[in-house]
Amino acid sequence: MKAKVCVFIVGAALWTNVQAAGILFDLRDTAYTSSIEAGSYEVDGVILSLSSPSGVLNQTTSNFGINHAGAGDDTAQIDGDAGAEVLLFSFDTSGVLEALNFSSVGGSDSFRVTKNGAGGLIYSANSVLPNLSFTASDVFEIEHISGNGVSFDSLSITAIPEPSSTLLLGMGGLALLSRRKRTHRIRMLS
Ligand SMILES: [Ca+2]
Ligand SMILES: [Ca+2]
Repeated sequence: MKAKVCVFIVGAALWTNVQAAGILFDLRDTAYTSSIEAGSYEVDGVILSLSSPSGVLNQTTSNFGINHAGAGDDTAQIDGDAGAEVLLFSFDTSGVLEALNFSSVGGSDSFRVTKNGAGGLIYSANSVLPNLSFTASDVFEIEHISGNGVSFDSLSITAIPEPSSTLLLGMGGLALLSRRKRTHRIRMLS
């Protein structure tokens, strides 16, 4: 019984620890992580996938945006210079989308944040706190609405693993302990 309580406490501690871990994805080229432009960025074991139907992903040392094929586009911004640009992103885990951080957000700049293309909210701020939960099959979208464009500098999430994997770990631990106890009892008897 003591062992079962112990496994439960360890499991709960692991669960809390994983839940509390915030992960920051800096999309600018500060660390020269060039894979971001190819659409994949792994931080702390979580893979962020990025793409755009409007053009090519483009990062500089201080900005992240979309390079639209149209003439006159600001390549380091999500803007509407050559048609309203859209950025899509998703994760290979479940979690909560905590914060989106932008720069070059002027008074006329606004953009919409949606999950799976439905509804969404329009923002005009450097720091946006969507507090949206997601699974690995959800896709977020940032769409230019008005103004001369914004740089999508970074985002942060809290990763929450599927409960099944944590439960399986706990059950595995319990099975191991009960087998040990059984072996111990058999040894005591023989
Ligand atoms: Ca652009
Ligand atoms: Ca702007």
